[in-house]
Amino acid sequence: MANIDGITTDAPKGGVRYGTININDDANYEVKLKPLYTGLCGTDRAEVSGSLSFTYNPENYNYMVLGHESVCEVIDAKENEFEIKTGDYVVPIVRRPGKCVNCRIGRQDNCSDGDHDIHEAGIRGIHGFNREYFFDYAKNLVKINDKGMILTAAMTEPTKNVMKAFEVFDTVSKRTIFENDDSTYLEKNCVIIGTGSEAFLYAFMAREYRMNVYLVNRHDINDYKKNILDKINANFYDYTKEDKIKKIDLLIDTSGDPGTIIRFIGKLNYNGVLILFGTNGKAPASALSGEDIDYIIERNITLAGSVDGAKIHYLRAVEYLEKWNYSEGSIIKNLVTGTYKPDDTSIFLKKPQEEIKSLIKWF
Ligand code: DN4
Ligand code: BGC
Ligand code: ZN
Ligand code: ZN
Repeated sequence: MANIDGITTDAPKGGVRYGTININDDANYEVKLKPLYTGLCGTDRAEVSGSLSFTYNPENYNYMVLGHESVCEVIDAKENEFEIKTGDYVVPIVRRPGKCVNCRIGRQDNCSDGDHDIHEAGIRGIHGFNREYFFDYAKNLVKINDKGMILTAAMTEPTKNVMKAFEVFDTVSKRTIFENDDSTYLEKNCVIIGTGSEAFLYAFMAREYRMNVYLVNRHDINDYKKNILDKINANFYDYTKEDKIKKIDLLIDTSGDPGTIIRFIGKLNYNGVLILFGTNGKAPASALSGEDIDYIIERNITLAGSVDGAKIHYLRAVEYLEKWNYSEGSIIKNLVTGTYKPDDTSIFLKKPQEEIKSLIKWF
C-alpha cells in the first residue's frame, strides 16, 4: 500500500481531480519508476469528458489514474533479464498482453480478447502513469539510451501508433505495386485529417516515405504550426475554403468524424488506402451511399482500422525520434507546445488552441 499523489478520474463517467490516493502495489514488481514527463492527448480528454466508449476503471477501484504517455526514470530495479537498471530512462508500454494468440506473441496491439479483457495503462482497467511513482516489470519497458533526448522521448508512445499504422499501410500495399515506376513513393499524395499531435507525427513519417503531405482541418491553423509543416516540407489547407488535392493515395484520419472521412473517401485514388485512427464515439453519423461503395470497390480501395502498437513499434519510434531529434533544426522538439504542473488539471479539460503536444513535468 502506498500513498501516491496522482491525477484521478471517475472514469468512465468522466471528470478529473488531483489528489492523494492509496493503491495496492504488487510486491513482485521488478522496477520502481518515477515519471519525468507524461503527455496527454485526445484519448485522455475523451476519458475526462466521458465520451470514450471503451474506457473502464481498474478492478475494485471507482477511479483510474490517468496517463498512458510517459518517459520515466528507474529509481529502483531488481535484477532482471532485460538489464534495466537504476538510473535508466524508459518508456512503459501502454497495452499489456492478455490471453489471445496475438497477445502471446507480443502483438497485444492486435488483441482479440474482447473489450473488457484489453488492459491499457490509464485507459482500460489499469492505473496510468500520472503519479509520483509506480511499479512495473522490466519486460514492459523500452529503454531510452540517449538521455539528451528526453523531451523528444516523451513522444515515443504516440509515435509508436504511427509506426504501427505505417506497418498496416506497408502490409496492404503489398497486394499491388503501390510505388512509382522508379520504386519510390515520390509524388504519391498523403492527406492527414486533423492537426493534433498524432497528425503531426503522421506527417513526419509520411515525409520519410517522401510522399507529398497535406494536413487538413475545417479551420485555419496558426503560423507556428504552419511553420513546422513548412520546415518538413508538408502542407496545410482548410478544406472548407479550398481543395488543394484531387487524388489521394494514402488517407489517414485522426478526426474520427464520419462526415469528413466520407468527404475525402471520394478523392482516394486507385489502390488507395484509408487508415482510420481517430476515435470519436460522439460524432454524428454519416452514411456511405451506394455510389461511394461502388467507388471503393471499383478502385480496390482499402479501409483499415489501426489501434495501438507493439514493442517493436516503440523501438522503431525511438529510432525515428532520435533521427528527427538530431536532424537540422530539431523540428520535432517544436511539437511540444507547453509543459504543465501535475496539479494543473485544467489541461485535461480544455485543449489550448496553440497545442500540438502538452506535457506534464514531474521533476
Ligand atoms: P487531437 O489533438 O484531439 O486531434 C484530433 C484532431 O482532429 C484535431 O486537430 C481536431 O481539430 C481534428 N478534427 C476534429 N474534427 C475534425 C473535422 N471534422 N475535420 C477535420 N479535423 C477535425 O487528438 P490526437 O492527435 O491526440 O489523437 C487523434 C485521435 O486519434 C484522437 O481521436 C485519439 O483518441 C485517437 N488516437 C487513437 C490511437 C490509436 O488508435 C492512439 C492515439 C490517439 P481541432 O479540434 O483541433 O479543431 O491507437
Ligand atoms: C493509445 C493506444 C491505445 C488507444 C486506445 C491511444 O491513445 O496511444 O496505445 O491503444 O489509445 O485505447
Ligand atoms: Zn495518447
Ligand atoms: Zn489478446
